[in-house]
Amino acid sequence: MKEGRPVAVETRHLIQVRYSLSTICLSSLLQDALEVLVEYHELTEIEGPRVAYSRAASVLKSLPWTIESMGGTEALPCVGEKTRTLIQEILQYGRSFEVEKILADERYQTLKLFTSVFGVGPKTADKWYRRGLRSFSQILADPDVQLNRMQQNGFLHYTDLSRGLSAAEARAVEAVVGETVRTVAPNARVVLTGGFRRGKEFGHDVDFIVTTAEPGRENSLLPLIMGRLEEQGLLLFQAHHPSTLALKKIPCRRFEAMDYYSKCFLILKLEGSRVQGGGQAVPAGRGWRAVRVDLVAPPIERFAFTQLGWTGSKQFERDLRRFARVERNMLLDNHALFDKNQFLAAVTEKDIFAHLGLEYMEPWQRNA
Ligand code: DGT
Ligand code: MG
Repeated sequence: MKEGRPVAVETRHLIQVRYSLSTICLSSLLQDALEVLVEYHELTEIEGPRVAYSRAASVLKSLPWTIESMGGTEALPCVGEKTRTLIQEILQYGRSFEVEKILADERYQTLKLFTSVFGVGPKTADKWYRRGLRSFSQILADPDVQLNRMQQNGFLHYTDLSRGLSAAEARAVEAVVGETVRTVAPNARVVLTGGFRRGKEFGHDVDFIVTTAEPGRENSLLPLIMGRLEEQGLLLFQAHHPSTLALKKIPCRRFEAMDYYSKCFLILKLEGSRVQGGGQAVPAGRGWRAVRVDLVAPPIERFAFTQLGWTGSKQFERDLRRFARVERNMLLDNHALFDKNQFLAAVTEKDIFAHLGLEYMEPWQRNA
């Protein structure tokens, strides 16, 4: 079966080794192939196939049986012609020629490498690729490449950040952030969200929601928290985006727009001594490692929508919004649920599932 680590963090070599191992089960090959196809279309910003392959991957992942022949695949929802061709190819040859071509493609490899740096998205990566740049050393040596502060820190902490975090490290970060919030705002509420709330064993950052019952006070929380982290010598980088929330902007139709809440993207220093029970990846002799942390601070009445939106997974969020729109004629985003001409209130995530006429799903069931 597939290991916990996503293809995104595998090396090309490893993937090829996987492809040549006849003992590896078919569903694992298929999931890996689909992940490469999704990633390729994400990096090259081709939206249609990216969405189609993501949906197919999500459906195939949730099948209670293993695909052993093409029979029945035509009846599967969201599994289109291209995915069926892929399944056929893997059934017949134990490999996908299209995926192998992508893995060997210089543009794909370069975009993947460049976007692995914190602060570098597909557009910047492609701009650098079109300048003829192919490696980090070429980027750093090019006098015409202007790195912003986020990218400078992305390069500075690249080794630590590209390693991702274990669940044990995430718990240590949760303790540090929790203590910090309790010191500067004892009445504030801080909860873990994102992949680690879904029970992932491995993630690229740790996400938190911070809020307070005092109206308007949520906007001052993040500067207070960052100030305290700085005092403790734990803040390596911060990018703070104050709230731009205005009721007329919601609900927001574009998934990529994320939300308008006050948020900050941080790099923190995690001391090895804080990580309990193994899973540490602290470099020897240094005693600490850099970790990525995101904080979002919605007003309390938006907490449930923020929690649902930030828990993810991205694919689950997309599917849920689509379900709201197509099946219920409602609009759901990280701020609100809108039904015809009124906003539906929610105190907890359960209220939102109930408004949508769905059974509540636990965070670990949302790993689509
Ligand atoms: P990772 O990569 O291990 O950190 O995995 P996640 O699931 O924690 O992903 P992350 O940290 O990028 O984002 C946290 C959650 O926020 C994610 O599960 C769904 C939501 N989210 C992420 N990106 C977007 C986006 O572009 N738009 C919207 N609306 N939500 C997003
Ligand atoms: Mg995350």
